[in-house]
Amino acid sequence: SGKEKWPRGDEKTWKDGLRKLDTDVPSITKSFVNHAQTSLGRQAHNLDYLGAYQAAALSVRDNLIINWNDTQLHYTRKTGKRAYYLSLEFLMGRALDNALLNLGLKEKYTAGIDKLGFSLEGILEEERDAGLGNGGLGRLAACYLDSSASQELPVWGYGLRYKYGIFKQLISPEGQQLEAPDPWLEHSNPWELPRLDVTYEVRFYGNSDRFTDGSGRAVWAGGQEVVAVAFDCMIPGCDTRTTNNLRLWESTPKRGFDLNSFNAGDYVRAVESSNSAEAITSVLYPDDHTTFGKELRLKQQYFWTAASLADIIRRFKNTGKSISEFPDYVAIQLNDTHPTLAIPELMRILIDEEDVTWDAAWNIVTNTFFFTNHTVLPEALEKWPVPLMEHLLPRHMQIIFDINMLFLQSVERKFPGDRERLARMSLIEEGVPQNIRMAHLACIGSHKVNGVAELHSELVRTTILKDFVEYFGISKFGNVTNGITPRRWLDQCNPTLSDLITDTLKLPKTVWLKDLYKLKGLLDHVEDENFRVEWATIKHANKARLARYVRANLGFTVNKDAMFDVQIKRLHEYKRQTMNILGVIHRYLSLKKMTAEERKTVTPRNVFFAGKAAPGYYIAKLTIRLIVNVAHVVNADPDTKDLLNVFFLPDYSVSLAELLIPASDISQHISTAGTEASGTSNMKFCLNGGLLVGTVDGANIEIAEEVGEQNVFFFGHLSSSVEDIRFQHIHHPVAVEEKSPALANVLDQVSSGLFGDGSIYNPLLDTIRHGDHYLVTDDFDSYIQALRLVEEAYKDQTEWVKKSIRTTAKMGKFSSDRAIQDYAQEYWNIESTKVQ
Ligand code: B1H
Repeated sequence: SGKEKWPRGDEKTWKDGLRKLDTDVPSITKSFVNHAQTSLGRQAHNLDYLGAYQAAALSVRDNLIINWNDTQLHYTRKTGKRAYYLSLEFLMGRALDNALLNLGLKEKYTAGIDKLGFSLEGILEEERDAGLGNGGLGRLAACYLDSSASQELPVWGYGLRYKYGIFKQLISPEGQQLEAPDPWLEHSNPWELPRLDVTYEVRFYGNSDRFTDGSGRAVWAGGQEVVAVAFDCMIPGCDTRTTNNLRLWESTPKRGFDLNSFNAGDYVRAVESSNSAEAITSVLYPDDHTTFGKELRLKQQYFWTAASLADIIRRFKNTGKSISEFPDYVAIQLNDTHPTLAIPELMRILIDEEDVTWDAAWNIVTNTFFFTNHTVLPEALEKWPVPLMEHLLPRHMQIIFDINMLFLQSVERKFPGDRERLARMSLIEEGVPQNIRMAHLACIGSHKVNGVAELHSELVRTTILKDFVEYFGISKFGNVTNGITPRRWLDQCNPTLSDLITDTLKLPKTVWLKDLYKLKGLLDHVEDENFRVEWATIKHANKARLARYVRANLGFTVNKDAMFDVQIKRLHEYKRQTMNILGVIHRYLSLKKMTAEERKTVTPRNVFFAGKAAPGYYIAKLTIRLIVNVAHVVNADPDTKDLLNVFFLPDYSVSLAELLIPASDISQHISTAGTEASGTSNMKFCLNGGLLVGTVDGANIEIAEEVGEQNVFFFGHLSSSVEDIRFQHIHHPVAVEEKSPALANVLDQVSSGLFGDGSIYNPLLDTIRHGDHYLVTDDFDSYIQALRLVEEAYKDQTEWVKKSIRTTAKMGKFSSDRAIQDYAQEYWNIESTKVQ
């Protein structure tokens, strides 16, 4: 009842029984041994490294749970406004090192574990990445969780507990990408707390019957019901007790499922389409930037938004407040359009279950939701066929039609007689079948909309949502430039640089890690030669660390004294890995033509690639194949192997990024201008003192604004001219030989078999020869020129190291702490609150 005496029984006995935070080495070793003994049923004589990892993780988890419990109790008592981040992806990576650093217990654990005969470093390597995301969008969500907790903001994440995360990438000797499942939960997951008591039923299919009383209400019944079960993951903040929650849902069958839930017709249909409940959260869809209209994906989206909203509403109702106050206590961020069904779902709950009128419900909805767009690429804009929606979610389809009708009536009042405008703005795209435009629904159902970097937000305002800006006014359309957490992306992945910065700034580590603008203090040391030597020594050690990894895992020898040139991201035509490898070939051909004397002046370069291609993305897979086969030839050629090496590192992941990023001298962010919404690895490289070669796109632009254009190697056409160039490609095509003889020569060499059977690559080369949608031909010469400038600049190591230091020093803006505070203040209207 909530009015019972608390605690039950004797208070002192309760207090004495509480597990306390570890603060010293003896309590850490004791907890470790206890967990080995009773949680794992192991003993000193049969504990291997995997067991030791589990014991350490369980012991650290105890600390997290203590803080997490107190944080949640604090939020409940305070009953202020909270924010919820709905994301289909959370690309968390490993948790142990991050938890130790954020708790400030890493040194003590190192000592304790050493005493027990293990090395913490070895234990950390046992952990599997939580790979519940495709790339930047999912990793951004993970960085935002870290920053929310570190900034002591009351934010929860909601997502799905996929049984299989992003696939494991294998590369065959011929360079083919093969996909294997990622059974990341195989050895159980110490970082989650199953909440078998927190469950919600979620309905699919069935029928929706409207009342005839004019109330607009309806009854949705029949069909199939599945149960969502909560799994909670603790998100520790840095140097604070605040430990937030990431709640992931697992789908399970409802008991009595086959006996009660179906009428005869539905039963057969459900069985035919193999609608097992477990299937819903079985696998992360591995395609980024394409939508397929798959029923299971729509089921995932509804299952997750319905369970999350039900949970949020239950928590809100527990405060005893009236439903009309909902937006004063709840803000919900939609991470791209994937959770857009939350909009009609909240309408359904308010109207059909809470007896709220349509207008009042719409008012609540449009003050609760916020929408972030992450791409303007047309193939990535989500659309769902009306017949599929009608079948799977009949009530939601009715609500979407009603929202659309009222909205278009209002547009008609504002722009009378403009039929084309109505057609453009409609939630429904005409065609066979009709499609629902999810970005339009997310936009009109949200209080504010934002893009993820200045240029991208401007493109959102002037292209895909132009009509909506004209209708709603500009103030609804903002920008929050993405950020990255400096805890994982500097302190954790580059501990020696972190220590040097701490010593140099003469500040406690947590101070600058939580106020990244403090890095500008490094500028005072640019002219200090000793400091520069230390800076360069650390970069070199990180290159050696990567070289050891490559040697141990792939068997290749890496020259650690060469320049390290890195491009690591999802494989996509718009990201232009193809241009990079064609540039490598160009370089190879130039080296081959040089005399031995000339070669002596060349700076040796290692070019690293890593990234996954969507399993059905044929052209992206061909690019991987070309990279691998170029590597075979170039790395084996005695004329060039000391000057140019190419590596494709398989199975890119958060943990591999943590190894690659600190080792980079230069990294490539070379998307066709206007296509990469932001990019976030660009920020990670710069934070670790790597320089950028890139196009004038996404966050590259803002990075250059911060660090100065003299420290970034820009090239290529600007986004403002891309459309015209594409028009020319179609209407006045010019042969590659005319635009770029250098590129034409490279293409010919590939075709003629320099890297194995040339015909294999024709479909890839043809994307450039014909149409060239991503402007490789137009940008190639300036790209090669930019790489030449990089090489020149690198020869002057003193100047290079100065650039490197200045770059790190100017990265304050790109902390995700800044970004999350932007959301908290300009969007959600929530405040920081300290857990006592
Ligand atoms: C980004 C996606 C994305 N933009 C669809 N869009 C997906 C779209 O599974 N899907 O259907 C998955 C992902 N991801 C990236 O977001 C942008 O390309 C980056 O430029 C940006 O930095 C990142 C974070 O905002």
